[in-house]
Amino acid sequence: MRLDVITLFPDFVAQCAAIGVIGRAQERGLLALHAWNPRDYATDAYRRVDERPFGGGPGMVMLIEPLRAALNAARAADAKPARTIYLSPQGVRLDQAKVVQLAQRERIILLCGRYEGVDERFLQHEVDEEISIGDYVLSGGELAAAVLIDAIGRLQDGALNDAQSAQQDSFSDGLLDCPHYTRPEQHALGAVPKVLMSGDHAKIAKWRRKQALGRTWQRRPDLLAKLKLNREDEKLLLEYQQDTKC
Ligand code: 9WO
Repeated sequence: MRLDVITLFPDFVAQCAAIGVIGRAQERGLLALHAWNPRDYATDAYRRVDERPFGGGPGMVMLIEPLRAALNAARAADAKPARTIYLSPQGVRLDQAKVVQLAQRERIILLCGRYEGVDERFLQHEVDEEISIGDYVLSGGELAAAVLIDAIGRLQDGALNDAQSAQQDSFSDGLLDCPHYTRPEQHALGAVPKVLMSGDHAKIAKWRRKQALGRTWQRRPDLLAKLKLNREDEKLLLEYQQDTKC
């Protein structure tokens, strides 16, 4: 997959994607990341990329032309058609289902705003989709783009090892993760649940499923409400609810 990022801070975005699973995905050729700086496409002597807003008020708005030139350069760098996404609090909220959908595309261009935002005419004519990673305001779109790159990058075939891929399956069913434990078995902070030391893999799988269901019920009832549980899951959740009552 090819990702192009339009940003005034290309080094920051590249650094965010240089480490861990995403860094390795790039080394393996599963993910190609390219950054384009609108400032490099500013035509005036001061390399201006922003101007004061019409109508007055505080702050600055990103100019259409440097953005358009950077976007055109990004588009022209590869023959494959690209979807252009603007990261902003006004966008549709990102979730894992959307991440899975985007990860299947061959090419995406991410547009990062700064200041008070981008001239609305540019958004209307050049942007296909506006995405928000959550209901809060950042100082620019770069961190949101890094979130999207990370979430999409790790889903590319071969990016995760087998263990991580299996783990992925257990999250993409819409439930929160189960708790994890490692050595020591006995610690001042508590003991490891006995079932995990039993060696009974079927029993362990059932316990983990029950924990995932129970924690989703307790912490994210909104996620649970979206699911249709089968009889076995219903039974496990009921057990968890009865366990937590006493
Ligand atoms: C600035 C501002 C100042 C006063 C009152 C409201 C305000 N909103 C903004 C604003 O939205 N600034 C943006 C900064 C302009 C576009 C890029 N910026 C941004 C993107 N901040 N937060 C995001 C973002 C992107 C995706 N998901 C969550 C937040």
